[in-house]
Amino acid sequence: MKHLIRLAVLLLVAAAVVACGGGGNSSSGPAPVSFTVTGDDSFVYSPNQLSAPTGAQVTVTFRNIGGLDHNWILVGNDVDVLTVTETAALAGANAGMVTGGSESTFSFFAPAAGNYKFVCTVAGHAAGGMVGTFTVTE
Ligand SMILES: [Cu+2]
Repeated sequence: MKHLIRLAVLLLVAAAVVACGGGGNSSSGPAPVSFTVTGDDSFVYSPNQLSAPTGAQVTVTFRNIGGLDHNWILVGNDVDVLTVTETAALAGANAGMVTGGSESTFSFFAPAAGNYKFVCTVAGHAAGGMVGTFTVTE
C-alpha cells in the first residue's frame, strides 16, 4: 500500500512538472533582448536602429560617451522629436538624464508591433541628429 501511495505521489509530481513545463513555454513569450547604445556629443546614437519582438523584455544600457548630458527615451513614431519631453517616454523606456561618462540600464516590455523612435530630449540634440528607430516586430 505504501508503494502504491508513493507511486501515486510520483505520478502527480511528474504530471505537475509536465503541466508547468508546457505552461511555462507558452506563457514565457519571446526571449528577452538587450542592447547597449552609446551617445556622444556629435549627437549620434550607436547603433541608431534597434528591433525587438512585441512583448519581449528589452534591457537597454545607454552609455553616454560624451561630456554633455544625454538621455534615451522611446516614443511613438508620431511624436515630434524636436519638441518631445521625457513625459512622452513609453512605460519604463527612459534612461533618465545621463551625465557625461556615465551609463543607465533600464528595462521595459516591447510595445505593440510597429515603428517607434528613440530620442535625446536635451534641447537641440534631436535636431542635431540624436534620434534612432526602434522596430517592434510581431
Ligand atoms: Cu543628447
